[in-house]
Amino acid sequence: MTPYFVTSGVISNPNINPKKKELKMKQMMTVKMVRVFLTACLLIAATSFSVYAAEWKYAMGEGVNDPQGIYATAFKNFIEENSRHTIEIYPVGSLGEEADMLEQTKAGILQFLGQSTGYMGGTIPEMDLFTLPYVMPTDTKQLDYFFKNSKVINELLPPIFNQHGLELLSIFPEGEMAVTTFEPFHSPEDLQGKKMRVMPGSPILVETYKAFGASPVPMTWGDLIGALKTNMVDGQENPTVWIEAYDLDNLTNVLTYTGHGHFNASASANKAFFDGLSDRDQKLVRAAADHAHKIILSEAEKLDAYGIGRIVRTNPDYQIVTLTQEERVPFKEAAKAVQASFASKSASNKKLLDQMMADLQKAEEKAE
Ligand code: 6CS
Repeated sequence: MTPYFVTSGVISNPNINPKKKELKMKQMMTVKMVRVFLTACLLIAATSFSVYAAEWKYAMGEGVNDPQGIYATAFKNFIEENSRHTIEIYPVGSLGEEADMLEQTKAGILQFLGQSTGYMGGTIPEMDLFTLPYVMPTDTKQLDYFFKNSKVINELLPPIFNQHGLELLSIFPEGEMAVTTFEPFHSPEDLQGKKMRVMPGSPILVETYKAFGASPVPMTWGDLIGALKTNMVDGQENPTVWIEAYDLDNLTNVLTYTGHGHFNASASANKAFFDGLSDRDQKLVRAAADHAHKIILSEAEKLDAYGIGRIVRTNPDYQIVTLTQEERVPFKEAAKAVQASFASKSASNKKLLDQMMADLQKAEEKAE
């Protein structure tokens, strides 16, 4: 078929110089080729933008109805309502133990990870900051301000996560740590020789319970129920919303508030995956994390009351003890050595602990 410009009158005009004729033809050909190329680019861009739909994997250390599940579901809904991407959530147990998930995310097998901070200190030493005894407040308003404004979380930890192949998205609270045991305790002497289960990824939790007089036993969540049933351990610590949800109050006899800690969780992405996203998708992921962060912080203010309320209602004979300020003194004294030990492990740990104390001071001043 003869190209249309050949019949447009230029080629067939006898008064035009052949050289000029050839140049004109080439110019017209170039314009045509450029138009075709640009149209093709626009079509590709348009279709890739509208039909690019990825399936991302999000694994977490809890179930969909637990705090990490509330965060993950809010994150998933935001992503799916604002893009063609989909998120598959894998609750704890579906892809193995919580301890396995951090490595799977670092390896890029998972795109997103919800992880309890008590499982991270062995891999990212600075994360043991969140398990230190008698550092985190128990006041929900101070916690809310801290988790929204903390320089530790918003400025110091992101580059540390990057060094470990992760992109930090959020850290949030799940409730005050409560200690459940078979027998009451009011002093470190009462805990002498007691085998206390601690989350398996935290050297600081081991140091803490040694300092409290007990014999710490690092153990994954999957092994804890059986260990309590067979008296392999004498007690454990968790927030009340978890204790109630997983029936730990019916596997022990006493719940004790020591005021020594708070359970926290993180959300992160595989860094290579995140860096490889378009600017648009990176902004989408950050916006989804901010959205989920707001939702879980709002929920977190109610979790402790909800947890202990259900325990008291469903298990009225369960013994609840709150250590007095006087009873807490020896535990707080013992905690000072653990805090010093954490800071002495590296300059980075010390910098983070100093900043954490400044952040918490500000939270105490600013919390309404
Ligand atoms: O004690 C644990 O290991 C579990 N506790 C909570 C509150 N979340 C997940 C974690 O694996």
